[in-house]
Order: sequence, then C-alpha cells, then structure tokens
Amino acid sequence: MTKHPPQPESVAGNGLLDRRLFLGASLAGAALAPSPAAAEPLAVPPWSLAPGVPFNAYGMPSKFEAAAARKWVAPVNPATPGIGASRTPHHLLDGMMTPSGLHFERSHAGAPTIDPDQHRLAIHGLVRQPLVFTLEALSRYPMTSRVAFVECGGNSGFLSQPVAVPPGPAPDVQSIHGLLSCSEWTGVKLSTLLEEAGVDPRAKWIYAEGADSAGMSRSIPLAKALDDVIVCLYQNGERIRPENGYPVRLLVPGYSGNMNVKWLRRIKLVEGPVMTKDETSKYTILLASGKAWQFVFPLEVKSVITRPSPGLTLKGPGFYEISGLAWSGNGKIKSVEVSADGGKSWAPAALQEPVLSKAVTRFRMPWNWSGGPAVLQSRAADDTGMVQPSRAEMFAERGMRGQYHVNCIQSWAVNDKGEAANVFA
Ligand SMILES: Nc1nc2c(c(=O)[nH]1)N[C@H]1C(S)=C(S)[C@@H](COP(=O)(O)O)O[C@H]1N2
Ligand SMILES: [Mo]
Repeated sequence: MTKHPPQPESVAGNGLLDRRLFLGASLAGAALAPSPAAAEPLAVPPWSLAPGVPFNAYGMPSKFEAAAARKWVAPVNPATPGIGASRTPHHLLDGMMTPSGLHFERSHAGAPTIDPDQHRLAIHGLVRQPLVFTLEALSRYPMTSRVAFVECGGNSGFLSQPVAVPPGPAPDVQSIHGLLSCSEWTGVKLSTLLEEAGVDPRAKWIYAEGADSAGMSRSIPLAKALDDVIVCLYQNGERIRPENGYPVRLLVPGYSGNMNVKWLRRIKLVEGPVMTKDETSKYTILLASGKAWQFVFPLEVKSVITRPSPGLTLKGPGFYEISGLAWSGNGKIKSVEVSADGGKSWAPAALQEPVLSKAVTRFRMPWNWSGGPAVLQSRAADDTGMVQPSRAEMFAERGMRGQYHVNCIQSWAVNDKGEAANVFA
C-alpha cells in the first residue's frame, strides 16, 4: 500500500483549507507548483559575476517594483492639482506597515512646503496659559510611539455606487480601498501639552487647524484629545513626509482620517464643536431618510482581501494563500472569516501577529483553487463585538447615498481564467 501524505483539511466550501496549515502542518498534500528540482546545479546569472552597485544616500525600491506606486485621478480643475487623493497599492504589499512613500495622501489644497524653523504650533483658548511651540521646543518633550492606521472617511465609498464594474479602469483594491495606510507614528502626547497649558474646566472640545492654504480644521472632543491623541513628528522612524503633514501632524487613532489634521499650527480649547466645513457639509453620513449623522468618529470594523484581487491573475488551479487586511477604529481585530463561495460558508483565517488596537491586522487563509469560479469575501469582527455587515445590510440601513464610513463586505469574483473582479454579491 502506498502512503499518501495527509491532505490539508477542507474547512469551508470551494477549497478553503484549515488555517492551522500555517502552524506547521504539512503542505505536502497541497498542489504547490515549483518545477521539480533538476539534477544539475543552478546556472550562474550575470549579476553574480561582477561587483554590485555602490552605496546611495537614500534607498529606493528595486526598479523591477515600479508598479508598486500610488495612483490618483486627474483633478477636475487643472488649476488646483493639489486637491484630491492618491491611493496605496495594497495588492502589491504584504505585512501590516505601509512604506512612507506609499502612504495615501488626501489633501484639500496640496502639501505646503513648510520651513520647520519658522513653523509654530499655538495652544490657546480656554487654557490657563496659552503656549507657542517651535519644533525644537516640541522635540524636548517625552515622546511616544504607536502603530496606527489612517483611513479617509470616504475610503471604500465606491461600494455605495450601483454598478460593480463601470466603464473605465476596472475597480481594484487600490482604487476602492487605497485611502487607508498604516504607519508607526512618534511624537508628544497631546495630553502632555494640554496639561502644561492648563485646561479650563469649561473646555469640552478642541479645535485643530492646519497650515495649508485650505486651513483645514476639525473639532475633536476633549476626552479623546486627552486619551490617545499624539502630536506627531516622525512617521516610520523618519520625519513625517511632506504630503503626510511635515513637520507636525495630529494622530487621532481610529477616528475618521479627516480629523488627523496635517501641518498642524493651532489648537484652541473651546466649549463646543466649531462646526467647520469638514464636519457639516462634508464627512457627515447621509441616511436613507435624508437625515445625516454628524460627528461619527471611530471608523467601523472593515476588511478586504488584497490577494487574490483584480490585476493579480491566478496561474492555474492549486494551492494559494488568500491574504488581506482588517482594521477597526474601535479597538483590536478579534477574528476574520473568509468565504470562497460568496458567503454560503465561512471559515476563520489566521491573524498575523502583532494584532494591535486601531492598527491594521494582516490575515491569511490557505486555499486550494479548483480552477472554477469562486467569490472571495472576508468578514472581520472587532473586540467590541462589531461585525462587518454585508453590502445589502449596510444599504438597508443607510440607503445608497452614504458616501462616508462604508465598511461592508468586499466581494471578488474569480473566473475560470483566474481573473478577479469586483462584484456586488
Ligand atoms: N491640514 C490638513 N489636514 C488634513 C487634510 C488636509 O487637506 N489638510 N486632509 C485630511 C483628510 S480628509 C485625511 S483622510 C487625512 C489623510 O492623511 P494622509 O494624507 O497623511 O494620508 O488627513 C487629513 N488632514
Ligand atoms: Mo479624508
């Protein structure tokens, strides 16, 4: 009798395998596809025959990785090219961190070129002692670091459109979900600075304002400001990139991206919200009834499969790792389930450590693709008990007009050629 290696256990429809496969179980039964090793040694390639390139002052990605680039749409008005957003190519990345050069950018009037020596941050309003900081002064306070995502409230808004694949470039991870990135942020806790200014008991909110020509500004509850808000000077170990707020930005962990004021110049302590443009006409959630939710701060639990996804064509049936990102503005990711049959059956994915609060979590799921059609979905839950809704559930509550905080399940249809496309399943 021939001995077969144990087959990886199927856990849900259409080829999903047990996530314990990643914990050391044998892959021998899965149809992975390297060419069988030949008896001859590997050929010596040209790059092994001469010394390589010398040193450079600031490293850049391999020239073969030029596709891993931010993308943006041409501005509606060519006179204002800095109004809009560029998006992160998550389908070409792995892990949990977004390289700084690929962090998405959403700017209302372009990135100002700020001379750090001339920049000032003022804290005033309902305080005992108004303060003005130079960057040098800010740098002398105790610093803290944390990993956190920034996500625009308009991210994934495409899923509220009626047509899954409209004419034009096919919607993909980057165009639908690219207004999300995750970095390590370092700076001074806002509570440290507010303590020094002395908060007047009448103050219940702060008003934060940027130094860009949009003067973009938001109101933030004082309780949040004192909890985990950071006045950031560093992003992924280096000074914040110009487009992400150089030389100083606010990190408001888990809250709508818009509140993370870049190029921060002023914090005023106030009794109530200031009702700025970006918290009245914009960044409010319009309901089916015509009423709108205002001041919806934390970004609700969400996930998306980044691989496979549109543009990443499967090369024949066999074993694949389904991989994606999950995050919640309310806390930690508790679980991610994956379906390969359009939501008929689900199985839990493996969560990549570390799983951090208000940061992005990478999930992985082994899959044996039969070569036939499949609809891939992921459904995340966070540690507050919130679960990602289906698209139908979400629009039953909100109607089809909701453009902000869209967090429903993303579906990718894989056809028998291995191509993936957005579908509204
Ligand atoms: N001063 C200022 N801050 C700003 C913005 C802006 O245009 N000006 N855009 C906001 C929006 S809408 C978002 S989603 C985040 C995006 O941060 P990022 O560009 O670093 O990704 O910054 C916010 N902070
Ligand atoms: Mo945004």
